[in-house]
Amino acid sequence: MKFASMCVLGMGYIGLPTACTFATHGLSVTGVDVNPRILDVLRNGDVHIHEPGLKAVVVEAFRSGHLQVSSAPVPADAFLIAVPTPINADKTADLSFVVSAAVSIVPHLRSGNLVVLESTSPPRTTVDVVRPILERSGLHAGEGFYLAYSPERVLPGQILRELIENARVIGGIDSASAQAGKDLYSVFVRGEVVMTDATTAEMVKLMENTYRDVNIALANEFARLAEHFGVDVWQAIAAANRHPRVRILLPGPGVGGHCISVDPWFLVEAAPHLAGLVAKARSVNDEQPRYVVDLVRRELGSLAHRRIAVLGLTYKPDVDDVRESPAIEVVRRLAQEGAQLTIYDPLAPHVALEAERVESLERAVRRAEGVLLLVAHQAFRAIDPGRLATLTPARVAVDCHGVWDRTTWARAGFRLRTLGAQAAA
Ligand code: SAJ
Repeated sequence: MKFASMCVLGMGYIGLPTACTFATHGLSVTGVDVNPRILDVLRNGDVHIHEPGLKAVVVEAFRSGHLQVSSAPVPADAFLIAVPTPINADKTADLSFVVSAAVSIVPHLRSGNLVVLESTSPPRTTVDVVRPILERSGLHAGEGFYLAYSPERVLPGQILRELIENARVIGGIDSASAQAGKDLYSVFVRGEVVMTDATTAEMVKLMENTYRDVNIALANEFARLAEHFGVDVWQAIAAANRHPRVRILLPGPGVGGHCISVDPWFLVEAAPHLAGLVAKARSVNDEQPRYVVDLVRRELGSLAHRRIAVLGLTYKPDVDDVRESPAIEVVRRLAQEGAQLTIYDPLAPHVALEAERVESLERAVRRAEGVLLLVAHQAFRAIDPGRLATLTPARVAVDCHGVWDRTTWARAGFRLRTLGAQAAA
């Protein structure tokens, strides 16, 4: 099946790079978003997302005339739904954006069109939620139009490369829909294309991220056990991973991002009686910010009025994304206990916090009594403790990522406490 035109609904972290990649591979693409600010930014040749190489691809896609943006879909050969699927405060899936996107396609759906849901969704969303909405068009999925599910699995920071190189799972509501999906993505996907049914494809996506969340929870629990036994968990993990079939992930201040910290809840909500381990892993990871605050309190004593320089707000290193960031949860808890925080993160966007945000490391540490590393940005990994000691009265530091060398920091006069390692002698 050949595709000449498509609509991509949702100009976010996934939709925009996907739309541009299809456009630069010759399709006529309409990028749809309900947020007028996003449409204005894109029309002005700029991007609202910090992703290496994305702005150049967006500009090229517009220049080639193969990309336009709109607030509503238009008739096309294919429609991709790449809108957010957040969780509500009660950890239930919010499918409102998926439903709205599907409803907006109905007036434009024509016989022979392909619709692909990309958004990470609870199992059976494609067949039980999206299909009935699209069939309001009078066309039946399978005979009248093709319907598939195909999750993205790109790593923020590597999106443009991984979109093309990663293996792609395509699940059709029938085999013809899966084949149509394969024909579409084969326009640029160089990785293996794995064809299956829609619900299996939804489950594969959730399994990938849940697998990671459970293993991060295991690493965080190993960190707590290591502290209890006086072991350095970072050394122990490095040694254990020498085993040819062991790959233990790394502890940290918690799990953030709009994927790993969210997707497992879709399984817990859909079948709580069958997802006990999944739910427990989520609670272990969500407990980590409290664990970090306890660690800081053990090092600094009562936190009330303590002046702490906090390094990092994003959900992981060297990205500008703060969604579900555990660092923000740590900051909120420290502020609640009355700590006086100065926060420095050169990549994080504005975040409303009860704490002072400063624009330099020097400003952050100038009057600090303690230094807390919450995000292992490359710039923070490279901090020279000898120079830092000349910038701050602080001589206590807490490292939540095991990236600062304890000997070097001790030589510079710091008592460095690393999450998951025994307290400095
Ligand atoms: N984290 C740890 N320890 C680790 C690894 C990560 O604490 O050893 C934390 C990070 O600091 C971060 C969170 O987990 O707060 C998630 O980071 P991540 O790099 O694991 O995940 P994402 O959300 O950036 O990307 C993941 C990837 N999924 C997998 O690796 C299975 C990516 O391939 C997916 O496309 C993406 O989720 C997504 O969009 O689903």
